[in-house]
Amino acid sequence: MPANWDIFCTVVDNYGDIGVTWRLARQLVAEHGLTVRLWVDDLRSFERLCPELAIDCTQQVQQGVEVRHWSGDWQPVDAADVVIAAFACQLPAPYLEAMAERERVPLWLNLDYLSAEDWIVGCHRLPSLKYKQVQKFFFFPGFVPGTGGLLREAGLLEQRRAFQADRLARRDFLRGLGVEPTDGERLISLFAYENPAVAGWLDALAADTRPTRLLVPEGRVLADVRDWLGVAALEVGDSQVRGALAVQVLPFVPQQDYDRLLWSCDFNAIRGEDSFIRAQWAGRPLLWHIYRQEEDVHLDKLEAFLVLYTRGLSAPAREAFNGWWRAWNTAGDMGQAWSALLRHESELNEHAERWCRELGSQVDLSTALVQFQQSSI
Ligand code: TRH
Repeated sequence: MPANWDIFCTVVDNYGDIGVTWRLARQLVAEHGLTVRLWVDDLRSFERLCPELAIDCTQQVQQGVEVRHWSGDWQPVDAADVVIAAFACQLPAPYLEAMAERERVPLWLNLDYLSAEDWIVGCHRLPSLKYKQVQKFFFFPGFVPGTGGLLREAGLLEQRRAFQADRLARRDFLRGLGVEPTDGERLISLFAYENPAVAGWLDALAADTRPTRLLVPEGRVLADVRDWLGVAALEVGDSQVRGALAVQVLPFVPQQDYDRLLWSCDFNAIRGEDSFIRAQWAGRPLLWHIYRQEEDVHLDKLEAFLVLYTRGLSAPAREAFNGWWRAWNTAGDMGQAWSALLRHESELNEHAERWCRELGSQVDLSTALVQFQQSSI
């Protein structure tokens, strides 16, 4: 009998919590043949990633995953063989009891947030707290061996490379979104939080000698773009041109299409956790808007990732790349950072593919979870 797994997700804000757990649940079903229930407390956010979802339905199957609405009105259920609490969410008290009542105790894991910091390796797979005789373990995704790895579907990189090699596939995909790039136009996608550094970057793009088309999926950064354009409203489907820069607002697309959007662009500005990983699989230079934390803890995480990512770059390219990311995350001078970056464009392109290959040679997160479960039997 394949093991059954329960994944619990509370949507704190944004789409990262559900983005990660939905991707993981699908992969456990599709590639590992497991039975998976995904418990989610906010079906409206989930619907943005999975438009087929029936948000008034408490129990439904989507892409082989049993999706359960995790509401305050908890009905008793049997506990699964493996229980994942995503991002330290608190399991319902009756469910904890159901875990403790099982003849064979379940494997209970806390799937943590992604970080490139060194201490992750030392804490990955360590025991955490206990409920009665049920032991919980930390499980840390990460970029290096000794961590749980990253979510990466089987064949993803081959699919991505085939797509990027196929001009017609790219053209048709973009056309479906209403995007018709002109010859020689640079394509950039922009997914970010509110960011005061946006204006400086857009100034630089507008003044550039090479034209750019900036594709902005509906979301939090849109107000900054609208203010820079000086228009009263900016909505899905709108296009505006300023100098060498064309700005186009796209709808929020399903996860698989978002991948294709990233694969289609020359640069991708991404944020949070899941889009950050997907941009790495795109094999193109990326600009990360990291999720802000109190006391600027996030800046340590940013620096930890930069150390890993920029290894192997020449010193000038590394400096330019670091400067670009720091300016984006600390309201710095994006105009200056962008022109410094462009001097190393071809090196950064090659590096993005090399980084992707290196990451892709490691065990992916879903396989690492399954291996951990098998080693615990
Ligand atoms: O939405 P986010 O900002 O999520 C954040 C982070 O996960 C952060 O670490 C966490 O603490 C916070 O939530 C609570 O960014 P993220 O992680 O990139 O998630 C966005 C998801 O949305 C991702 O799965 C990609 C998906 N997406 C689409 O499917 N279509 C789209 O058009 C876009 C723009 C995104």
